[in-house]
Amino acid sequence: MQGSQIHKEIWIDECHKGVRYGMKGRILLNEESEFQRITIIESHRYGKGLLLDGCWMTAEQQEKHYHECLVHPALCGAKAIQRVLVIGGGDGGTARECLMHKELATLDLVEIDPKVVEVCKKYLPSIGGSAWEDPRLKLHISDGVSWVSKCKVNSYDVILVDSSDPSGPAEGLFNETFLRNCRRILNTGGVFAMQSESPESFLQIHLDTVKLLRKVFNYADPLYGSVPMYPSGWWSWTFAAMEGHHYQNPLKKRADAISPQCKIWSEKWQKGAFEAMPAFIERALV
Ligand code: SPD
Repeated sequence: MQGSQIHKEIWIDECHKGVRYGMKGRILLNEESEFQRITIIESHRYGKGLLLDGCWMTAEQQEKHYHECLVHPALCGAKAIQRVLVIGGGDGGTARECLMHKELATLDLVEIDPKVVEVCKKYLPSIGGSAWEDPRLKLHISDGVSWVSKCKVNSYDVILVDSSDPSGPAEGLFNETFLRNCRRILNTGGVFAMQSESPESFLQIHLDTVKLLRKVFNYADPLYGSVPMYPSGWWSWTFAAMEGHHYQNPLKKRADAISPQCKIWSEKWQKGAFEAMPAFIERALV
């Protein structure tokens, strides 16, 4: 994208494996931070949106498709949810969904790029919403890989990784050393979850991620949903735990408390989404 394209109506595309995933809109900001290119757009269809290094991250009228699916299976299924860690998620959407759960006492949000937080607060304030003022939220500008390596055992009840794709600043969040540290600092009965890419356009990364999580945590299952702006529109989140598949069974009290405010997530939706594993993935994961 060129500087001359700022404010002109254009097609803005993420190009992946010879396919373009695009929206018509105007570019409001296009800047290089210390870590990545940050682009804010205003689209007709989904409102204002964010790209990092040319890849779609979120948009005002679509973010719930992603954030609710990452957060609620984990927070409704963990034994306790007092202490939550979010790695990435500098737009605030994951934090906002977590903070809907009143039992949550402390949320450490660890984002590597301060510019992402600054830009999202300015251009996409509805995504973080009231999370930014919530006293339970502690924002740490830090590298997630190094953060988890320094935490004590049993530090968190839930760990969520809301990252971009595994290249650039997010690369280390998909590797075994990082995940082993997450397991070490996860409390008994806890749940770990991460975005695990598209089973269509990022098939190999998706399979590798699920297999690695099974190896590291013992139990891991992908859940499938739709994020229309991402490559293929077909997305996944993988949930992991050390003792069993308890992330598949939402606690009724927690589910009932948040359901009325959710657009996509519900107990019924979650059950179907865990079951919706396509046959070719089932065969590949044996
Ligand atoms: N290919 C895009 C994957 C991005 C996942 N994270 C989005 C951040 C939204 N909080």
